[in-house]
Amino acid sequence: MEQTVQKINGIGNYYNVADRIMEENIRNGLGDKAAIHYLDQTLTYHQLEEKINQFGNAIKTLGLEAEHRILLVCNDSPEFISAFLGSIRMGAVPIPVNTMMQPSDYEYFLNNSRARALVIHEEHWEKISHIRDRFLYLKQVIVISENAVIQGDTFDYHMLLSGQSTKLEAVHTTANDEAFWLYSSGSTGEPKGVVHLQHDIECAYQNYAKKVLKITADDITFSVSKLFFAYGLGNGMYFPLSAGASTVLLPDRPLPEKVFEMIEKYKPTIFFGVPTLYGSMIELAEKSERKYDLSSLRVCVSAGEALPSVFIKKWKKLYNVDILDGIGSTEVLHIFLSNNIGDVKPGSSGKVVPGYEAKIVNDLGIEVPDNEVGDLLIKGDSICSKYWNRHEENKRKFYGEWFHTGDKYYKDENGYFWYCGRSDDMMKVGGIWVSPIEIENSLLRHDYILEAAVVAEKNENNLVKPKAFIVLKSGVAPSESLKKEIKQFVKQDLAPYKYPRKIEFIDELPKTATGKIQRFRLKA
Ligand code: 3UK
Repeated sequence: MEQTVQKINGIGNYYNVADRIMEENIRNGLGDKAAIHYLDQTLTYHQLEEKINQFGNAIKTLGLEAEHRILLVCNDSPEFISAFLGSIRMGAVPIPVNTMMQPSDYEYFLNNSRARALVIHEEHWEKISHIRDRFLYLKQVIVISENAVIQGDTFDYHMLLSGQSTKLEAVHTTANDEAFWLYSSGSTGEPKGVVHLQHDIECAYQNYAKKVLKITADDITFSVSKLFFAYGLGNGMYFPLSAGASTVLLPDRPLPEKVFEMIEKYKPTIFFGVPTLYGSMIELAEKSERKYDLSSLRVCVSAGEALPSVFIKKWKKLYNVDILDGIGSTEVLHIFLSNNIGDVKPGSSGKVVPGYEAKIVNDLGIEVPDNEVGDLLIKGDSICSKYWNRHEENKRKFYGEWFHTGDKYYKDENGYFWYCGRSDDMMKVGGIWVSPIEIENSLLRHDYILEAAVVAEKNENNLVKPKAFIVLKSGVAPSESLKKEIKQFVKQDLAPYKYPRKIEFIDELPKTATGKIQRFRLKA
């Protein structure tokens, strides 16, 4: 693929992120290197490039053009990556979405985005094909299946690609063209289409993957966060591919046992997890007779929600490797505050990732001094251009170059950032800001507690007090005396006013599709 640098009236310089990633690897002689490990197959960079081009040509034959949108409901697989990069390379705009949603959610995604085409794994199509007439703008459905069954007027992915040329005539996209969208799974309200441009991927890669993770072509990545999440998309696709490294894809649910097995089998060097999974992996490791071999890992990452510091310490003891907690968002595309290799401050989100700027402001928008809690604003070139069709929210969330994360943070005198919860989860107890996260972390240090969520609840005097919802470890019986003991435990662990005045034991915490605790549902 040739990067044509030419000036045409009304059109900027040619830039296409799919082209840039693949061209660089081929130019660096990595064509025969493994790009993707998937089940028992390996796809080289050459093979992947051919699939990408074939996909681009295939959708052209179906009448798709540059700027048309394509919804992807795909499991982590080579087909996901070929469809994503193939769409971008021909100028179309892929929109990967969560594969675990309900039919009405896909109706929302398809109609809200006005996607013309849908690329979908067979088992997901089976769940929504009966409501196809509700998809108002959808023209073409491309089904990925094992055995090429063409159902009605759908196309079979593999058959469609097989006859296509492996060379693609690309459209003249520029660095500021739309490249892809993601839907942000906010804890409240309808999902928002987050519009990302061609240069955003490169920026997140250069800032975080290169400078923080120090990724090179020698790395092998494995992410339990799926490719349709912004976190997984970087971890499992554009970080490794931009670096000429290899990625390990797991199409199934990442259960702790399976994840251990995958690490032993594929020997990744970078592992990307989420706090809940680290928790259940640690629990399994502590219970099990078997000692898992994780010696291939040089660094582990956690994001999505704050990582309790006890997990960092236990993981280090078990496997002698650090977990770098970092905060990212769908809007910023990837991680913008992070701990660093050799510089981990357990319980903090670390420091600003090079290439981004952060400031913490009060209600008037004025920067607060160190150690004072405020709203976190971020500036950087990977931030999305806008939410699709959300005029009012765009005005509220994007302040010129600054993006309002909606998170409460304080920065200490050494430049470490400490997460204090979502803006709306913070509570004032006795006039003092209290972070539910801090109380939850304390509860998690208790031997009998598996998961905990803390919300603000008004007492009989209309004063806000913390209330804890607690999931006990298996085999532990709930009782009034245990409640007392837990309250006492927190009182001794934190400033005494922070202890939960009420405790409720429950079987499971309500969570979003991305695993975030839905505190607003517990409040209701
Ligand atoms: C919260 C965290 C504390 C925070 C994401 C890495 O999670 C990602 O994106 P989302 O759009 O959610 C963003 C919000 O999640 N959060 C994320 N990470 C942390 N809170 N500590 C953390 N380490 O409220 C943030 O505003 O789903 C994560 C990379 C890309 C991502 N999109």
